[in-house]
Amino acid sequence: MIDIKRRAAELGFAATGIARLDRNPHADELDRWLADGHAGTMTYLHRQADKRKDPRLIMPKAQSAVVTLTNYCHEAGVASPAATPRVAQYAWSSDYHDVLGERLEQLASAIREIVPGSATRCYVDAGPVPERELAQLAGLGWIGKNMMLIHPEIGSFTFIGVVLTDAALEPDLPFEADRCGTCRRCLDACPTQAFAGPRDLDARACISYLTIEHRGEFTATEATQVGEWLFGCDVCQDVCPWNVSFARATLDPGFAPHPDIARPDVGQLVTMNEQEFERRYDGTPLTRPGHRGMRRNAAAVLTPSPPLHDVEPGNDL
Ligand code: B12
Ligand code: SF4
Ligand code: SF4
Repeated sequence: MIDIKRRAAELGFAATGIARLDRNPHADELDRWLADGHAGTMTYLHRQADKRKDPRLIMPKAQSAVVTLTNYCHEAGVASPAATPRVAQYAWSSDYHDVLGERLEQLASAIREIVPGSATRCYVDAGPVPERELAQLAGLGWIGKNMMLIHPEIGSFTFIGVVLTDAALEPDLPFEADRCGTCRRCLDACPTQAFAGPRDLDARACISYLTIEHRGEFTATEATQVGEWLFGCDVCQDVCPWNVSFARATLDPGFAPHPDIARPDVGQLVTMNEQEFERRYDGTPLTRPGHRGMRRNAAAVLTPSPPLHDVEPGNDL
């Protein structure tokens, strides 16, 4: 399957692997995570559970997943950046669903040429695909204690994109090693102590969930939890030694940073009307919480916060 990987590299994907589709070996972990209520109000995760537990159900006769990583890192090796408010790096550029959607379609058409008569379907962060699981099975890295897929030479500031196909492609070996070892920096550094344990994130306490997925106003506690984060959160990745050592800024023109997002004017965001918001942020990830959600986030960032009781002293942020 060298041809598929060569084509993927030409399209700008940083790494590509192939997994044979089978029942998800960590289906029980997903069930437990959902039963514990850790998905919060993301009810679609409950609805999609059967497909995530057995990705062969996603597409008729699906046999293989071609899994890609795309590096979106902008500031490499930064454990405590000075600029506030902060926006997670994955959101600094045009919407990755659009940029990667097009690239994955091109990769899919290469697969159909290489295996005539095959069918394909493309996914990036929208659909019932267990993306991190498939990336690990395709040999692209291990799942860290922070739940991120970590590539040993790129780190975790990557998007995962998947092409499912009914073609029986030769699979790569899964990435079996767990290179976290005894480290637990991500768990200790999380500003809201959102990890119930290694690889067990209670999304309800996660800043990324609160600022992007949560609908409605914040409670006083939630507004405090958000802290300096206007959109998303990178702390559990910033502190990871694999990112500190190996993440490098992307040169991909499709992910050039927009200054309005990377260094936003939070005062303006609070007062911005909907029309202006759409003019500035249309086609960017900030449209997910939308005008209302971003105004809420901006107001929370501007509210002076008392220190969180449950942040342990001496963590390194
Ligand atoms: C829902 C969701 C969220 C939720 C919940 C996060 C979570 N930890 O589950 C919220 C909104 C909080 C979120 C936040 C973020 N997200 Co998100 N999110 C998703 C989404 C849509 C589904 C994930 C899911 O199913 N979660 C439920 C858990 C239980 O499933 P899981 O993450 O697949 O975990 C499996 C493994 O951990 C495995 N497992 C358990 N134990 C073990 C042990 C071993 C040894 C192994 C091998 C496996 C294993 O079992 C689990 C179930 O199969 C995916 C896209 C997708 N379709 O998969 C993106 C995705 C995971 N998110 C992504 C990103 C970039 C982020 C953020 C970094 C964004 C940000 N900067 O703010 C944060 C990171 C927070 C974090 N530390 O996880 C990327 C991750 C890329 C990568 N390199 O890993 C994805 C893949 C989107 C994409 N296509 O690029 N996200
Ligand atoms: S993204 Fe931020 S809030 Fe969420 S688990 Fe990681 S460090 Fe904690
Ligand atoms: S910070 Fe440490 S424990 Fe967390 S994901 Fe990185 S290596 Fe693993």
